[in-house]
Amino acid sequence: MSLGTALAIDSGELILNQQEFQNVELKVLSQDQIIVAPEGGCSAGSCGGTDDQLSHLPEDIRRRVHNHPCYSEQAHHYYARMHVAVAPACNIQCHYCNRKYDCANESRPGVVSELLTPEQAVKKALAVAANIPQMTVLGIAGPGDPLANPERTFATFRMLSEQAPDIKLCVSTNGLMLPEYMDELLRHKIDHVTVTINCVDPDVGTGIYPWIFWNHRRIKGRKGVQILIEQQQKGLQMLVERGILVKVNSVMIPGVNDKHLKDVSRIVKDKGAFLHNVMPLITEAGHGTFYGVMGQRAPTHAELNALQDACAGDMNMMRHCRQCRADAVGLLGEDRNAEFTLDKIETMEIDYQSAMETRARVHAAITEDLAAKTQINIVPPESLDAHREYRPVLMAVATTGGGIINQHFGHAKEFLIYEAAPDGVRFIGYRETDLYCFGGGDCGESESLLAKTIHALEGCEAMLCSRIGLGPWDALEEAGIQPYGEYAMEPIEAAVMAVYQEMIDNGDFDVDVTAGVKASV
Ligand code: CLF
Ligand code: SF4
Repeated sequence: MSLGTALAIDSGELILNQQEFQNVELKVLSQDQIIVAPEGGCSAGSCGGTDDQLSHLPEDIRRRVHNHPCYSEQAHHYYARMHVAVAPACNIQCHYCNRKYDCANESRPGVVSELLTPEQAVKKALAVAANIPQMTVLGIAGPGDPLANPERTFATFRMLSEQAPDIKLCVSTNGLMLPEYMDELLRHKIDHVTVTINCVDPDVGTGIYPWIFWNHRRIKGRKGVQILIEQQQKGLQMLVERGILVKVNSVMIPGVNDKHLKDVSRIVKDKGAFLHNVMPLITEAGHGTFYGVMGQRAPTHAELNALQDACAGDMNMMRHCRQCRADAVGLLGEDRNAEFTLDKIETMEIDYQSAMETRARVHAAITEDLAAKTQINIVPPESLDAHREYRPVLMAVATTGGGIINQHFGHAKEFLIYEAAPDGVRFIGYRETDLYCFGGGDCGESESLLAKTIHALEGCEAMLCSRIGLGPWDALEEAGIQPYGEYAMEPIEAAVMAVYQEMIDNGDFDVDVTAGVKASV
């Protein structure tokens, strides 16, 4: 079967040629397909990225994460998630949260989600699963804490696992009630749990949590934080003992817990957490949070990357989190929730049996596409000269998914950031263009979108997209970012490495190490 004709991903839509899928069976990626690079080069899907870091894991675990867009960096190019906002209440207070907004532990402050009953949530999930067949995971992540709303959360999971057994279930919690609801989580076959752990030291925690609600009482200060930490650690241990995959989220708060998070990473790894997701604090005075009002700053891109790198020595790091909303729908980085409002899903006729068959075919096609991509060699730079320095280079990529460069520069709301170096290509993170300021800098209201985009791409030396106009081209060049449109529809990592090779060929790294001077420009 020609994958090129069977699977086309454009603007986040997956378009299928039904005939091409006849006789195609759903397969799970084999160990080799996921991780093994072809001899003499890196595989496109795994070169230095998160999936490569997962290569030491047993096959059954990799099978559980291969289509989870948050637990596998590779999967997030292909598979979508959805959140249902069924959990309004919370049992703690975080200084980065304003209850008017979604839970900032697992979603960004923004517009308040449309609160759903469990029945409405299930109806919505079926509608999304039928219309976005690459949606594999349903998570409950707010707008409050799922385990502070146990009836609503578990009623949703129960109905969903009965009616849509092909959807993975996922939950994200502050951890306070984790030990209490362990049996319920197991009963509903929740395979992926995220716990937000911002500290393991109560003295650090008092700068983050003013109070918790515990045994019908509000407990303030250190005592409350101590209980929260104990419950989180106990819950983490219980989850691991029961074979549930645990991701730990931590919000990086400069001057509060940034120095402490490396210890957190080491400790949660020792306890068996699967993945650590260090997210930047999102803070704006307009959100009305304690930090926003107090002028607490967010980390810069460089600070976040440095901390993620520092923690990476201790454990698998997630770097592709989009801090999505509690009602997010679609691939990470896109939000198709507006297509599935309550009034719209009321009008949809869903035949879920038939939808499941389509979903299986779509997943099989993605599997084949991924397998094909693992056959693509990323050619490492040729003719490296021992007397020259080849520094790593950051490159921005515009993509709508599918692991290829397929987005127009002007349509990109975010860019994936890759680092190219002589030993390969690795995914670093993502940058948004216009949604919010990432701390520091001068991205004020008056800044044009183009200026904001260029600002967001600070530190990048190349930008790869499917198309770009002349004006933005010139502006990027002027800012020291070389645009590339010629790699349209090419696999990302291979294209990034090809640009790196071009830079070498152009003499961009012509520093004579032995002479210690720049040989040419
Ligand atoms: Fe949702 Fe979270 Fe499950 Fe993913 S999100 S409950 S693990 S399905 Fe993912 Fe969104 Fe980041 Fe969360 S990108 S905020 S890590
Ligand atoms: Fe807000 Fe979530 Fe913290 Fe609760 S756990 S206070 S909803 S950020």
